[in-house]
Amino acid sequence: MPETPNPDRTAFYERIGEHQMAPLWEVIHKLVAKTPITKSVPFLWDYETVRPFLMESGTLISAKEAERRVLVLENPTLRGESRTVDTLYAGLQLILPGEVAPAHRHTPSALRFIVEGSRAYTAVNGEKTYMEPGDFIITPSWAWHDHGHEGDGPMVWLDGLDIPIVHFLGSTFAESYADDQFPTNAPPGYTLARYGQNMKPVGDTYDAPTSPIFSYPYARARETLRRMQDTQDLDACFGIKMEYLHPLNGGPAMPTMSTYLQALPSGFRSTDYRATDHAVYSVVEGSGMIVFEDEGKQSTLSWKAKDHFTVPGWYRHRFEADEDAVLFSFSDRIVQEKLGLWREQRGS
Ligand code: GTQ
Repeated sequence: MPETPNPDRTAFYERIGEHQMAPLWEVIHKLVAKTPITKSVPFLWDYETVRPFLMESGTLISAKEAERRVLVLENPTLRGESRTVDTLYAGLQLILPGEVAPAHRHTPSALRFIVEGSRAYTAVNGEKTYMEPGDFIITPSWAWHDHGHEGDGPMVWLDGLDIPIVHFLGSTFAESYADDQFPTNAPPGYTLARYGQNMKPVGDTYDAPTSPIFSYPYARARETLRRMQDTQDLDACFGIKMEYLHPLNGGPAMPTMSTYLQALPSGFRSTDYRATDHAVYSVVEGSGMIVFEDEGKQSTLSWKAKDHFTVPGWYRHRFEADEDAVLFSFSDRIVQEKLGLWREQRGS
């Protein structure tokens, strides 16, 4: 790239600019960068700070009027874009007893990870799934869904959606259902019984890209981590990190977002790690730190239960757990893998 402005070239750029053209050589190194250009930055939303605002939102607007009463977790570098990391949307949704969030469907896929409360449900295509803290719930692309609350006290969950990816591809569609609720057509637990036992009904040809199990209960996943932890089979970078799977094809539970539950035993210090996927974390149990360190620059986020934080792509980081910790996370890794683009680096 030329160091000093060259008047002939500048004049040329203006002339071709009038014809909607631009010189590649001025931008080639930004465009074909040596390493990823990540816009989002590491950031943590402390639940003690967030919760009062979330509860206040409950006095200002009903779930029905809002359609979805959500405070979007916007990355500081991406304000106004409804993005939590470059490729993913995340928000905290509040529903109060007796409320309904009316039925709609959209091409972006959604996941819910339950933060607090009990006895609210998500109904997917007419089957209710009741939600408890730590449960991982899926709303597949284009599936009718509504939320309701049959319990007491506020219910809060993390929404994770692939909205930025679907927008980028220009494939966003959405529609509202005529009634608040899609008609019930299966009892709660129907699909979990059908597909959630490493079995399937003989002759069943379910082949959609999203897992038919739309509830992965925390009690089961937590027990799995506990048993794995007992074997002390720790990965140096991840502790114990399990991926939620689609039971019929063995792939990830969702086609556009990879989803994980991870245990970091008390005192665990991971080695450095980075990967090209962009991730959002929800802390379920315990406390600790994540240390980002690159080219001598270091920053630390301290997390505890119910906090949320970002790990943007290609940010080198390590984890430290002060007490037994469990982290849920989701990322765009599966999209990058399908396109042959995903890379990781273990160690520094
Ligand atoms: O629950 O359907 O956070 O459609 C953003 C968009 C939640 C939902 C969000 C949505 C939903």
